[in-house]
Amino acid sequence: KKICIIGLGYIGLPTAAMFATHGHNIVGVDVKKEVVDSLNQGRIIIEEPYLDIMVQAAVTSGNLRAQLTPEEADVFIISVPTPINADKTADMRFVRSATESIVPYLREGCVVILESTSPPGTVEGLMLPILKESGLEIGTQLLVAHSPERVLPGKILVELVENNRIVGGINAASSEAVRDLYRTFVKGEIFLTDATTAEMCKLMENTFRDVNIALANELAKLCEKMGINAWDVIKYSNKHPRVNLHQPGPGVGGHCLAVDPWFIVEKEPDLAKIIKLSRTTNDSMPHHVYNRSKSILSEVDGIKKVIILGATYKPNIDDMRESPVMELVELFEQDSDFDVCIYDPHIASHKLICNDLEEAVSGGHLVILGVNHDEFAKINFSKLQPLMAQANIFDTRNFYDRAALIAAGFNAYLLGA
Ligand code: SAJ
Repeated sequence: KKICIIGLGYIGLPTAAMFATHGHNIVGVDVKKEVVDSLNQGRIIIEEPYLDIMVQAAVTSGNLRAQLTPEEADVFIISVPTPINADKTADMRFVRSATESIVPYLREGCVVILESTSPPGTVEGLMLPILKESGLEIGTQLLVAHSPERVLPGKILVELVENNRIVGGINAASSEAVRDLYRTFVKGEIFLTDATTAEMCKLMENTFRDVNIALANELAKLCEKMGINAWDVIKYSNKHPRVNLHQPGPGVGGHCLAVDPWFIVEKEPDLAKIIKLSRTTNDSMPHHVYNRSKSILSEVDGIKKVIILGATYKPNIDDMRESPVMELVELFEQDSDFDVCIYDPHIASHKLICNDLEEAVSGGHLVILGVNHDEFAKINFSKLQPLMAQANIFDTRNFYDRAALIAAGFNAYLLGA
């Protein structure tokens, strides 16, 4: 089949490469010229394991090319961003303009698939009225479905193939056609439903995780107040066969968990109470860590130097989008009592980055573990201790063995204890 994929980001690009290496003819479309140019040279500008090799193979085979505008195809896949507005509603401009851009190229028998995460009702309410302008009869001459991506950044290529997939068509014929298409590379099960149900499934998956993390963060605050250890509570409670408490932390980041629940809240603000409160709870965590750090250092006179270990939104990646640790950094930056620097081997450049750990901690008063990158397990704290003005460490991930930190001469503090 000839497939036109609109939006060559974290989802569109791997999907394009996957279809291309499975024998389909792919035209990738992106509004950014640098994305188009680099792809045509077989290069990519995002970091994702093995994606570069796959894209290069696809481009070399002649099955994948990119351009700035769509053209005629059998299938159109829309995988453009759905960012969040300042008022916590979804910004649907890109889905709207992508849908409009394909209308001139639609002909009888075409299939249109929305992959972007969208508020419930987007296919029916936003896309169908635009697609009708093609003059085709929707559901017979033009098939339409939502098939949300559910892959984990860092494991995209594996999860694209292995994860189960949901296809929500506007009718059975649409669902079946889209299922048959994804079967080319999906090894997981493919479940068929309607478009709005599929939209809600995607949002609820991430909301489920966000709400459970909020519960863990609330537990962390409760345990700090009660003088017990939340990580022990989690460890022992999770021995129960039906309990799976999540991990507390300095907040929830990324472009999915911190965003998607709002797409449900925007539809029914009076009903989505737990969802909204969970978002607020998770958003409060950078402040919580900041306040606790201030109380740890309340006895120190003058400017206090804080060193943040890890500032990406999760471990072992370079993605800083919506990172709660960056919010924490900003709180320190705005406070004239503090000097703050970041040590993070995954971040290439930032004004507060210090590439040498010993230099970073020199004269410091508090090290905060923000993200548990693998590299941080190897840090020799006994060597750092004498360099600091006051050897305090605040672990927000329960990553370090507390006794070892104390043996290295640190005052060790733990989020949730
Ligand atoms: N986090 C916690 N405690 C936990 C688990 C995670 O604080 O117990 C934090 C992380 O530190 C991070 C944030 O949550 O800041 C999000 O990380 P994540 O690994 O949970 O998820 P994402 O955002 O990288 O990917 C999610 C995945 N969704 C689910 O697992 C339900 C992925 O499958 C989706 O495809 C992706 O969102 C997406 O694109 O929607």
